[in-house]
Amino acid sequence: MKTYFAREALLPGGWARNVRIVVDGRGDFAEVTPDAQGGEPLAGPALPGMPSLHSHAFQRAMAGLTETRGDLRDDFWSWRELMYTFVAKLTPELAFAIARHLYVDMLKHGYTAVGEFHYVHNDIDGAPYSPAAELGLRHLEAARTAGIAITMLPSLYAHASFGRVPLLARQRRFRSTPEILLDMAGQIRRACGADPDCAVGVSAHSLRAVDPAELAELLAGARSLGENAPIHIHAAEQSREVESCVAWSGKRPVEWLLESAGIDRRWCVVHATHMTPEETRGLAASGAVAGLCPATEANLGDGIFPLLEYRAAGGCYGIGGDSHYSRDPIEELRLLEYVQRLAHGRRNLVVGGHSAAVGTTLWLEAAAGGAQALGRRCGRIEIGARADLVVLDAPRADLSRCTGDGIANALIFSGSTGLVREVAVAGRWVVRSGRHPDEEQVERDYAGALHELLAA
Ligand code: NGQ
Ligand code: ZN
Repeated sequence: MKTYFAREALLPGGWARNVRIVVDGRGDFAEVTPDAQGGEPLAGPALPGMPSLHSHAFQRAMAGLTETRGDLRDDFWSWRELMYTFVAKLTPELAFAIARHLYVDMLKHGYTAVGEFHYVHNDIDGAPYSPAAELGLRHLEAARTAGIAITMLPSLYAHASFGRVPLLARQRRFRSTPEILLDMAGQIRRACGADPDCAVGVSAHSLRAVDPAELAELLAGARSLGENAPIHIHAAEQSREVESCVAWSGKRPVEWLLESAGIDRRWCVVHATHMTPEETRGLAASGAVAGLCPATEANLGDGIFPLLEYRAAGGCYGIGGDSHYSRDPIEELRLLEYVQRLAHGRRNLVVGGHSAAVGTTLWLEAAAGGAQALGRRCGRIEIGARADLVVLDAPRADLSRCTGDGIANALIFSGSTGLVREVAVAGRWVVRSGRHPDEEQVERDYAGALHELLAA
């Protein structure tokens, strides 16, 4: 048992003062009492750790490398060709070094859990690794050594497009079948053992990449991972995908999923950018989480998620780093609100529920949605949840005069960086005074990995 005292803490119902927080030996919150006394004082205001519900760790190493115009009309699809050349060189050692560096960086910014949407399964020539889940296992190991909680989401990728179009040569590393994928998920699950901070779900890469029978087989098999194992899918990120889906089925991707896939609370629909008002209401009502990745969606020119309509219909959402153009939840949340302001010509849009403050609302909603999407008891400072904590640097000028909602607003909108000081995952302090104990080594390994990748 460890007892802490927070002058200010963001609880599920909003900010509270003088909060005594007890963490038990398993890493759960055992007591959360406002207006109390006693305990080791935390260095500043405490917030629940933020889950990143969507990650392709290897894409971190491409950040900054695709910002020079190549095609006359660069877009998502020309970016994807660059990504394919990049992924062709990835080895298990490089994947590990990149992922570990990424996870340490994420921890330092206040992410405490990650959903790794993992679809690069095979060796460079397309042959399976032995064990088949080799690359997935490297990500699990990277998360464990970094100290971040992880939900592995091995991804079924069987076709290049709607109507069972065969995979392209440059997609051979992604190839699997429902049976192979479920077997890999089982291997990863066994490697997790009884570790409560590792979990396994499944994903279908997209409706482009799986046919209805394969999706059904995947969903049936996923039950062996647990009744509530998370299920993720990319959908409606780009309008070309929507058009191809309509040409194939007469339905739009989210519409198809709502009608034919039995979407419910276990699901995370990643992006869901292009939806009609009916789809927006339908997704909200399904109980699924919308996986929003603001920095990546902006970088790739995806479009604008109908967040106001979706929230008005009661929809849940969380945030993901995706291609990791940002490793900072504060930056992602700020962008999420700003894009809505730009689109609507108004201010202070994501509010309600527990607070009229945008900062508080964004943090609480994204933490809760992320937790649901990762199937992890986290995202809230509450008895029984995993003790994932972000502690801010109270003396910093932008925070020093703030209380309650003002803290979250300053955190997200003051424009100051480095306000996160301590981070705990399941009660273990992985970031202290803004530092991760392995950060120098991890940085050196990452630099070496980049050197090797770019020289190849
Ligand atoms: C991915 N990534 O699978 O890595 C996708 C793009 C695709 C992002 N949208 C590729 N960040 O959808 O085919
Ligand atoms: Zn993605």
